[in-house]
This record gives sequence, structure tokens and C-alpha cells, in this order.
Amino acid sequence: MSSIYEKVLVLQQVLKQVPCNAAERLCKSIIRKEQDNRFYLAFVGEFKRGKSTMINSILGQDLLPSDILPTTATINVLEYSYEEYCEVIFTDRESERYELTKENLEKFTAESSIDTDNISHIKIGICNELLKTGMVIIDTPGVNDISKSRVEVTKNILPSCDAAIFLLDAASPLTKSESEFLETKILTYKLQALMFIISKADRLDEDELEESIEGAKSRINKVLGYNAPIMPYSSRKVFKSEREGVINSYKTNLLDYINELRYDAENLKEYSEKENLKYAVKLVIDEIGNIQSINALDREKLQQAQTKVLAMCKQNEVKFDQLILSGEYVGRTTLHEIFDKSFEVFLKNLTKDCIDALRIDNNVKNYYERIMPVVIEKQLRRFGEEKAREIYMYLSKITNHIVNEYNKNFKIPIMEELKFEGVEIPEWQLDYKPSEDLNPFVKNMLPITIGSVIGMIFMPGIGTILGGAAGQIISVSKREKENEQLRAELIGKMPDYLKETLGQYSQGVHESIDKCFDKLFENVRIMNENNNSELNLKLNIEPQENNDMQLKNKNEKLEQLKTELELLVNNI
Ligand SMILES: Nc1nc2c(ncn2[C@@H]2O[C@H](COP(=O)(O)OP(=O)(O)OP(=O)(O)O)[C@@H](O)[C@H]2O)c(=O)[nH]1
Ligand SMILES: [Mg+2]
Repeated sequence: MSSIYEKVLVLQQVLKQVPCNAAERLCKSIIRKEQDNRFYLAFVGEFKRGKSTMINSILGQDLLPSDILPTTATINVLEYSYEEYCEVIFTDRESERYELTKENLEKFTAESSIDTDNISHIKIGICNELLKTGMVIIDTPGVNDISKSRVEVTKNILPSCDAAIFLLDAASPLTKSESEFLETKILTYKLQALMFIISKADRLDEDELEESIEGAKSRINKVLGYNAPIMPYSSRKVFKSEREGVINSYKTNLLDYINELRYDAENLKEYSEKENLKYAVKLVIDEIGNIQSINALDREKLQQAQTKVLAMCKQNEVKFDQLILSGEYVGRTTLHEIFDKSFEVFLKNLTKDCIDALRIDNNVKNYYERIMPVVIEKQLRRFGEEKAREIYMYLSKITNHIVNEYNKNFKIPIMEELKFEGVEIPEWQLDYKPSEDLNPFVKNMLPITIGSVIGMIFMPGIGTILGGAAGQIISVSKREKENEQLRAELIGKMPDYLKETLGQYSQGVHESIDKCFDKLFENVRIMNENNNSELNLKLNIEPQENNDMQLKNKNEKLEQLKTELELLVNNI
């Protein structure tokens, strides 16, 4: 048993008296590293960076689900196993083991199909050579996922990993949320075995790629303070080479890098364990300070305030539901109306353009069959992107409005009430701002809306348009050889035809608007619940603590624990 391990056990004893989740997780991660010598490699980054696809490509297996919309909703831990399986590890009950199939993986890990609340992670046992050497791969949800709890899960898994691969987008290397992630998680947890990937490299030409790498390098250096390895990668090209039976240099380079990371991680292991233990102890010492400052408050006043605030929270429930209902009704209806109106105009203009073009084109058949579908696709795409942006802007406005109303009607009055009662809540207690909980969510709506709108165009939309156009023209041209007759017939059909085929697209957008609203209001509800429970928690005083004697004892005990921890940290 190493001395670090023994110290972790001491800290865990203290944690029984002073609970602190973050420190507890750190202890667990150190114990994991002490007991399990395998190499844990996490793939992290914002959503849609291509994490799951990249893992599939290095494994040479089409295993993890990937999509144009946010997909991975759970932490997926891939490890070597001769007998393959997929195991769901729950937080509140026994784990369940299933056969490893793509369907099961879709069912348990993909955003659209599961409720992840009670899932700790998914263990995937695969018989893959790459993992045979004791490498464990961890796929994570995007660090800017809509669900805040999921982001937390991703962030919290990092201390238990030995190294991380951070995927960046070629077009925007290192966004604000990525820098933040690096600062708060990677630097705090001393996860120095780290490398960066500019993903989807096939989308850029050589010069652009070079530029993108240089840009990312200097920004990363600014945040981390040192040069971390960075390389381009294209899963698409790796798969293509694999199909053609040729070796791909992206993949061989990456595997070399991963070996280096493994070597670095081994060397850094002791250092990072020590640093994490120091950090965990610091967190507990801070927590003790917090408890002491709460204990120092005037008990009687605090209790009065608690009663009053709880009553206010209860009253607010009804008012809050009203706020949501009206916001939801107005928001949804308006957005549907806005879309319908502009879609109508778009359809009218497009129909007119198509008819005009049919009138002037000499080769009607060729136009109808080949050119028109392309024109429609292009226009629809442009329209889709424009609309997605508008939808996003509108959603932001609604969200800001709701958050402002929420603060005005619920949060501020409660805080005022506390002040009125003369309760001085320590600074840290007030340090939460609900509005910021929602803003990242809204920012995330843009790519999703664009993604789903474009998805609608390319999946049900354009396929039908092309198929429909080709089908019609074949039947029409067989029946009618005469150009003029054909022209007249097509012009007559055009409005209905476009309306019908693009109707599916419009329906898709309506569905996606509804989904956005469902998610938005679910988040607002969660925000309210969290705020209320946080408030209750922070004001919660156990009755026996009113007794001065007991309070004094408790404070003395806390002081002792603090001294014990300070001694511990000095010896690490
Ligand atoms: N052109 C190109 N597209 C890629 C590449 N890798 C992934 N993609 C596409 O990018 C999209 C997102 O890929 P995923 O692997 O689902 O991304 P992810 O980071 O796991 O996403 P989340 O799980 O939602 O966080 C999919 O449509 C992929 O087909 C690549 O190398 N080149
Ligand atoms: Mg994924």
C-alpha cells in the first residue's frame, strides 16, 4: 500500500463527517489508479466534434452510434473482453448486462432514446486487439451538451482518467467554452497527459488545415501555458483506407501519439495523484470553512427566515407554472406562425422561379429532371439555414425574457426577504445566478436547430424531391413527347407538386420547433427546482444546533479536523 493510498483513506474518514462530492470523487479516482493499472484514455470535446466516430475508426469497428445531432448521452467505457457485452451501470440499482449489439448501444447510449438520470455509465466489453494491452477508452457526451448534469458527468470523469484526447473543430479551434473547460478541469486536475485533435480534417485543404492548427496551437498555449501536442485527423479517411485495405497515416500517427501519452501518464501518475489529493484536501478544508460560517450566523433569525422563505417557495410554485404556461403558449404559437408565413412566401417565390425557368428553358425535360432538383435543394438549404438562425434568435429572446421574469418575480424577492429579516448570508451562499444556467443552453440551440433543419432537408426532404422529380418526369415524358404539351403540364403541376414535397420539410421544422420548446421549458423547470432545493439546503439548520453548547462542540470538532487535514496536506 502506498503512502498516497493511506492518506486517501484518512481523507475518506474525514469525508464521512464533512461530505463533499468533488473531494469524494477525487479520492475514488486515486484509489482507481492505485488498484487498476490499465490506461484510461478519455475522448472529450464539444458535441458533434466526431468523438464517437473517431473511437470507432481507431478500433476499426462501426460500434458507437454517431449522428449529425447530439448523440452520446452517457459515459461509455470500452474495455477488452473476450466475451463481448454491454453493461448499464445504474446509480441507484444493480447493473444490467446485455448482448453487445448496435441496437442495444443505440438504446442505452444515444440521446434520443434514453433517460440518463439514473445511469452512471455504460461498460462495453469488446474483443478488440487495441484494447488487449490494457487500454480503456472512454467516450463522453459533448462538454457543451444541453443537459447541464451531463456536462457535469463528463467533467467529473476526467480526474479518474490517465490521459485525454481533446477534439477541436477545424473551423473554430478553441471556443470560449472549450477554454473554460481546459482551465477549470484539465488544469485543476493536473491531467497533463493530454493531446488535441483537429477533427474532420478531410473538410479542409492543406493550407486551411495548417492555418487552423497554428491558430489552435497558440490559443491552447495561452490557456495551458505550455505546448500540448496537436494533430489533424479524419475518421472518414481512415475508414475509407480501411475499406480499400491500405494503411492510413492519420491512424498510425495517432496510435503512436497514444503510446506516448500512455508513457507520459505513467511518468506523471504519482505527481497527478499527489496533486489531486492536495486539491481534494483543500476542497474539504474550504467546506469546513463554509460550515463554520453558517454556524456563526444568528440561529433564531436564520430559522425565522427559513420558514418564511419556504412558504414563499411554495406560493411561487403556482405563479411559476403560470409564467411557464404563458411563455410557452406565446412562444410556441408565435414561432410556428413566423415560420409558416415565411415558408409560404418562400414556396410562392420558388414556385414562380421554377415556372419561369420552365417557360424559358428549351430542354424542359432536362430542366425538370436535372436542374430543378438542384435549384430546389440549394434554395431550401439557404432558407433552412436562415430560418434556423431566426428560430435561434427568437428562442434566445424568449429565454432571456423568462429568466428575467424569473429573477424579478422569484429570486430577487426571496433574497430581499432574507435581507429584510436581517440574515446575513455569507458571500458564497449568494453566489449563484440562475440566468447563466440557461444561457449556455440557448447557445447550444443554434447548431441543433441548424442541424435538424438541414437534417430534414437531406433526409426525408431532398431524397423525396429527387425521387419524385425523376419519377414524374419519366411517366410524364413517356406519355407526352411534345415539348409544349409537356411544358404546359409541368407548369400546371408545379405549385401542388412543390407544396406537397416541401410540406414534409415544413412539418419537420414544426416538429423541431416543438422539441426545442419542450427542452427549453424542461430546463426552466429544472432551474426552478434546483434553485429551490439549493436554497432549502443552504438554509437548512438542524434543530439541535440551536443549542449553544452543541454548536460550540461542533465548531471545536471542525477546527480539529481542519488541523488534521492541514497536517495531512503538508505531508503529501
Ligand atoms: N467529414 C467528416 N465527418 C465526420 C468525421 N467524423 C465524424 N464526422 C461526422 O460528424 C458527425 C458527428 O460525429 P459523432 O461521432 O457523432 O460526434 P460526437 O462528438 O461523438 O458527438 P456527440 O456524441 O453528440 O457529442 C457525424 O455526422 C459524423 O458522420 C470526419 O472525419 N469527417
Ligand atoms: Mg458521440
